[in-house]
Order: sequence, then C-alpha cells, then structure tokens
Amino acid sequence: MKLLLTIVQDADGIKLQKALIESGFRATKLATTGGFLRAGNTTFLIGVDDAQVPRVKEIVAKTCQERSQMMAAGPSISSLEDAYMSQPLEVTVGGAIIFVLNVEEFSKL
Ligand code: 2BA
Repeated sequence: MKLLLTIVQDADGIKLQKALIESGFRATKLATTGGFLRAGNTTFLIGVDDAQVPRVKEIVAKTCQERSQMMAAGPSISSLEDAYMSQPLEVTVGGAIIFVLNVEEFSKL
C-alpha cells in the first residue's frame, strides 16, 4: 500500500475531492499553507493499493492546473535589493506536488 501526499492549489481542491470520490478512492483533505508563498493550499492524504497509484496520478493530473501567482515582495536589507524586491514576483504553482510513501501498516480499529 502507498500513501500519496498530494499538495494542490485551493482552487483545484474541491474538483479533485469530487473526482477521487467518483472514482472510488478514499482521501483526507487538509487545509495547509505553502512555505514559500505563505498562502493557503490543500493537501490530500490518499491511501491506495500499489497498483492504483498510476490511476490516482492520472486523476490528479487531469484535475489540477498550473497557474501563475504574483508574490508580494518581502522586506530586504539593502537599498539595491529594495529596488529589485519592490517589484512583485511571478511564480508558477502546481498543478500538483505528489509524495508517494510506502505504508508499513494500515489498520481500521
Ligand atoms: P509554496 O511553498 O508556497 O510554493 C509555491 C510555488 O513557489 C512553488 O510551486 C514554486 O513554483 C515556487 N517556489 C517554492 N519555493 C521556491 C524557492 N525556494 N525559490 C523559488 N521558487 C519557489 P510548486 O513547486 O508547485 O509547489 C506548490 C506547493 O507544494 C508549495 O507551496 C508547498 O506547499 C508544496 N511543496 C512543493 N515542494 C515541496 C517539498 N519539496 N516539500 C514540501 N512541500 C512542497
């Protein structure tokens, strides 16, 4: 069994949740925050048999889009940096980040 730790943008979360349920997969949805943009994103914990991993990846790929997001410039330490950092940065996010973890044991008690 594998656990797919899947991080997606909030805008794709509901669509992915619906697609997973319709395809018979079980998932837990967590409200999370990206470390870089410090903006909300959505993390799914999806437990599946090894053979189903490609199918889940396919559903995620179909559901989650790549988007550009503007990032507000942060504070800087020099005036040269100030000129550069005062410009908002464009960052490409997603479609999805997936970590595939081995599950040692699954119990439902
Ligand atoms: P964030 O950390 O908020 O990152 C959002 C996007 O900013 C990233 O999109 C990437 O395009 C960019 N980015 C992140 N760190 C960067 C850096 N040090 N320099 C330049 N650009 C940077 P994605 O790669 O699609 O990641 C989307 C979200 O997935 C991330 O949100 C984070 O919550 C998670 N994530 C991505 N890689 C991860 C990792 N190795 N470990 C844990 N979480 C990860």
